[in-house]
Amino acid sequence: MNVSSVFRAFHSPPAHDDFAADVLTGLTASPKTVSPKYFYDLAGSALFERITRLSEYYPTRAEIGILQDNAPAIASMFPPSSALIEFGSGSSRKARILLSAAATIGAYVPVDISGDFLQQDLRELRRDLPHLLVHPLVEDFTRPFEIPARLAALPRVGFFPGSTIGNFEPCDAASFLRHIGTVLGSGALLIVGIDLIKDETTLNHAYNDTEGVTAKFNLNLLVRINRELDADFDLTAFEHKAFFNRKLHRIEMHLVSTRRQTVHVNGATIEFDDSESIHTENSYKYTVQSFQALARGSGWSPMRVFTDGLFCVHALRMAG
Ligand code: SAH
Ligand code: AVI
Repeated sequence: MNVSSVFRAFHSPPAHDDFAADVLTGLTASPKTVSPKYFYDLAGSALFERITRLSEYYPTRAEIGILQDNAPAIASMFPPSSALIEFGSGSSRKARILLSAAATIGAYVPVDISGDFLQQDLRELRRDLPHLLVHPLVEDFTRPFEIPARLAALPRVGFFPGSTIGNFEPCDAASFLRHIGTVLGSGALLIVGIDLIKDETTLNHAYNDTEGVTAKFNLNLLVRINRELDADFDLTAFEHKAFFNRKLHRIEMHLVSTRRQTVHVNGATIEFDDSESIHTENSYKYTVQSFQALARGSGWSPMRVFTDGLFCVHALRMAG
């Protein structure tokens, strides 16, 4: 993958064919799976925003606290006039902390697959920071994309908060870090947020909130498949299940069929046994050291780490 690869403009067409093909491949596999990147339609992004404000979901609060406490130290590592490129920007709430602390940022490039939500959010950002050059990209960040030509000369700082990298299998996380290294170039800085391994109760509560918002977020995947892929999932016949898998250091999220049933998706027939699950997400947790080892193996040198014991923010530098 290299930087001369395809650049798609802001309004790239929705990848409907990919969605249909990926969902059918996942639902006909054993065990059944659907990629967590498909959670994020407009409703899914709004539900994720609600999750970030739940008392049980500590990662967002913790990371915002770390960024606020250490913003000057983080900003002091940014080269002058740098372009801040955020992978999976969501509401851009965390980027705003860095944008306020680093007067040296010349441009902000939020990259997100959830196009409608990105547009909505940027209207507010542009109103609040009218002088900032903002160039959003609606992209699947795992695919090749190029930084816009008018920003090509600026030094690049990557920002990948939220522990979104935890939603990758560790080997895919390593490949993705290498891919980010190619997009950002040698000598680039990457600020990445990672959720830490901790007691199981705290972890399990974070993904099983009492208001049921995480359950809604998980089930919204079926709502989206029904709407976009002409499917007939009965939402009352699937249950949210989330638990910490101690051996693999990951939270697993599933949608479990409460009975034997048949579902139609895009003309295909999918059979479910009673209690059969669709595995919808893994959220891997790391130690400071295990993440640094992963980063080193992908060509990044750990420079600094900021932590509150629950969550950590790493500053990494690409060799060269
Ligand atoms: N950075 C924000 C949002 C994290 S939620 C925060 O820290 O709170 C994960 C975000 O990544 C969502 O906005 C989702 O739309 C986006 N995302 C997930 N997979 C993606 C992919 N493959 N390509 C681009 N964006 C993706
Ligand atoms: C975006 N991602 C890191 C969140 C997580 O914690 O894995 C998504 C999420 N899933 C359930 N709650 C939040």
